[in-house]
Amino acid sequence: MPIDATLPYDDSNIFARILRGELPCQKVYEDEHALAFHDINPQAPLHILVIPKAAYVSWDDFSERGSAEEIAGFVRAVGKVARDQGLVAPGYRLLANVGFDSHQEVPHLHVHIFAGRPLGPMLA
Ligand code: DGP
Repeated sequence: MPIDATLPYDDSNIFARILRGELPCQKVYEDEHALAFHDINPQAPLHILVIPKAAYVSWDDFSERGSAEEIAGFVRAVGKVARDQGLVAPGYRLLANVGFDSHQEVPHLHVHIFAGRPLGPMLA
């Protein structure tokens, strides 16, 4: 079910539980600001999720409340994951869903990295 991104952060969400170590993930990268892991339901040959360690519902929440250090750290982590996976030359796609119409399902900000095949033109 898509979520309402205007609601307050709910720390029972699945990514909060992964961050607390209560649920497993296939970790790709971790630093003080971000955790990256494989999506459980991949939509491309490589489908990684990058999430901030701090509690933000969505890109909207993060861009409004996140500190400059958190935002810079998170953006750098997304870029590093893609570089470390060798994705810059072949190319990759980033996506962050926000709220109901985008079909955001997990109410903790996540950036999708899709790669591993030609992804075609962007579909709205
Ligand atoms: P979105 O629709 O943008 O909220 O995408 C949520 C993504 O999260 C979706 O591609 C599937 C993935 N996902 C949901 N639950 C889990 C989980 O428990 N583990 C992992 N690794 N991914 C999950």
